[in-house]
Amino acid sequence: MNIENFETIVVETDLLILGGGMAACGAAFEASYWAKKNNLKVTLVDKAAMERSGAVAMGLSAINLYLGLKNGKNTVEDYVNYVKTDLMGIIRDDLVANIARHVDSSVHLFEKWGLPIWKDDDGNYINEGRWQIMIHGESYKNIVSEAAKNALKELGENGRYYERIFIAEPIMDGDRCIGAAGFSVRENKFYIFKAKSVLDTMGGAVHVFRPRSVGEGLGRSWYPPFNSGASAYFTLKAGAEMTCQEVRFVPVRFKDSYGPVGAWFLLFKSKATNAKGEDYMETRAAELEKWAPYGTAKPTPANLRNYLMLLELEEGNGPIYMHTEEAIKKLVAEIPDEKEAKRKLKELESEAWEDFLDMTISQALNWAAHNIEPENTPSEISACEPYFISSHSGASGAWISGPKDLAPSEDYHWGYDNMTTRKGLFAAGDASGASSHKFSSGSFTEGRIAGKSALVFCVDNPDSVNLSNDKINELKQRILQPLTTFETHKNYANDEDVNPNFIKPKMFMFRLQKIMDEYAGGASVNFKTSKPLLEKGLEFLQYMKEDAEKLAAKDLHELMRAWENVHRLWQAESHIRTMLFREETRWPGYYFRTDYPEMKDEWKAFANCRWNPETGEWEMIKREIKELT
Ligand code: SFD
Ligand code: AMP
Repeated sequence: MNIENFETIVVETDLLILGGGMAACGAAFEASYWAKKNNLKVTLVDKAAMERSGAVAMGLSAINLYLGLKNGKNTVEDYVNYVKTDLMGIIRDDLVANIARHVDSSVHLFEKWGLPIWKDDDGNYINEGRWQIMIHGESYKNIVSEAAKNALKELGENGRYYERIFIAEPIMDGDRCIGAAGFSVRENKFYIFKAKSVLDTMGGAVHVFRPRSVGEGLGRSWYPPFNSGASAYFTLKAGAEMTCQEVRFVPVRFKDSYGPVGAWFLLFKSKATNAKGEDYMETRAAELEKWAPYGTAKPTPANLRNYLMLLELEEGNGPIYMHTEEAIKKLVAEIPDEKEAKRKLKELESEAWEDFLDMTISQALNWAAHNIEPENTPSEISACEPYFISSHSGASGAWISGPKDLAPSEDYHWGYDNMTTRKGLFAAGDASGASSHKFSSGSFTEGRIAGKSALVFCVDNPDSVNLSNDKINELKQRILQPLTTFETHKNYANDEDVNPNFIKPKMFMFRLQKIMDEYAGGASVNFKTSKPLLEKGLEFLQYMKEDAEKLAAKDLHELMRAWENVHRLWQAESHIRTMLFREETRWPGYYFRTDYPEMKDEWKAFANCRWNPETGEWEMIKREIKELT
């Protein structure tokens, strides 16, 4: 493809929202309200179609963050303490509390917009666990994105959304972010978005580590393949400080199709055992004491639940089974009336299937293909490969300014809620770090907080931003370079995928995944790593950085793939550097440092990092944890 044929389109806006997921929809909804009052423009850009983009694409079966503050059962403080335990002490209380105190209203909006929430006979939401409520959520994302689009449409000419535009790079003017550059994945169009403030909500990252799925299953993973590290790349390249880049998430899921386990553990009260039928949460309870106070708290942190399971596998005690059949039998046995018990059995069977059909359809197909009847047959569960998702039980993302009334000091609050350490650049959802367990509802809520705050930044900074044509041309040449590289060298070899002058994105991704898996503690080495391994991995990543200059794309789709892998590479590098920096093991079950096998008091701290755009060097920063409770 000849890049001379690419049209350059320059879009000017006040607030630019990058991504169209849960946080972006929250931001669009909230910012539109304030934009109308201030006659400001809001523009949203998604690489996919908002109806089915991001982590909620397939739908969800639960909303994992709802406090029910009105019912008086839970407090914000309870929630902060729960999240703190689950993340082994490493969270920003101010950020978690800010989301928790506002989240219920977002859930009420979802219901108003048409999301069916499970209710009991008295009309109360049905809880899955203490913080989670059950939904019929197959169309969750459609419902939320429709509301976001409607809010933007209300602004008329001032509200715009662009779909199928891939954002590749931030645009900076010194230490201020003034926009983003990208391209259409369908047409020969290069896009420059100029903005007074920019909100990064492009999700987390998958396929940085080698996936367990191979061959025909390749691409199947727990985390959605659409999110490939764009958020972390964007803030890193802008020179913003990042936090918790070492905290990857390794979910336990139904094996091979990645169906959720939450409903089984919490709603159906199911148990998982090794092949001998031993409940490892009981037989290995003594191990948890090593990780006190978090290990001995309830509920047991997610990484430690994983860890006990991994110890079983290491000793050859697999497969690990989720005993759906025992859980269902127990629930039915509680009902004395035979007819009612039969009805309950049918209801539970249907709920079991719906849990998957609402959010992980392939798991239902897997059950059908393997003759699994959940009421009669246990199912294998397994630890996935690692992902970067700060909104679930991970924490990696940008270091952002907290709310004025809660933030304890200046390194936690420097002006606008959710602004990164770069002026005008905001982050929310999976893009902001150290505020785990926000999930779908909390990400939407944090998007609302960040959207409003980023709009205030526009009101306070009303002057237009400047961007020269030279800079636009430089960005265009650089971002479209993989097309030029392919065009220049494609005739050198018969096979378009193998050529000494370039590397195709798929090959590049395989190489990255192999390095991360083997050196940075992937699934194939049982999530273990050490200084020598990490240093070797880092050395290999430097060669990959050199090779990234030779990425080649034959079409727009491959151009997107090329940039996705550049984004992953930066996510990978910040991950390895931060694991090296934190000289302890804090989250066994996510990763284990064999050279530092214990948790240390001196590391009850944030491990932050920053890539310095002026020097091209990485800076590692240790920050104090300041607790509110
Ligand atoms: O239980 C670019 N999550 C669950 N949350 C719940 O509340 N309940 C559940 O049941 C959940 N389950 C679950 C969850 C996540 C996943 C992956 C699975 C199951 C399989 C968590 C939530 O889904 C999650 O917290 C939020 O979705 C996070 O919101 P946000 O906005 O941070 O991310 P997003 O929704 O994935 O959206 C990202 C957007 O960015 C776009 N994008 N756009 C332009 N240019 C680029 N380069 C881009 N790169 C990405 C994407 O297209 C998308 O629009 S349970 O099983 O855990
Ligand atoms: P999951 O399906 O694993 O994503 O879990 C959904 C929700 O349930 C999340 O809030 C998890 O933290 C929580 N959860 C899952 N399994 C357990 C468990 N065994 N104990 C406590 N909480 C759990």
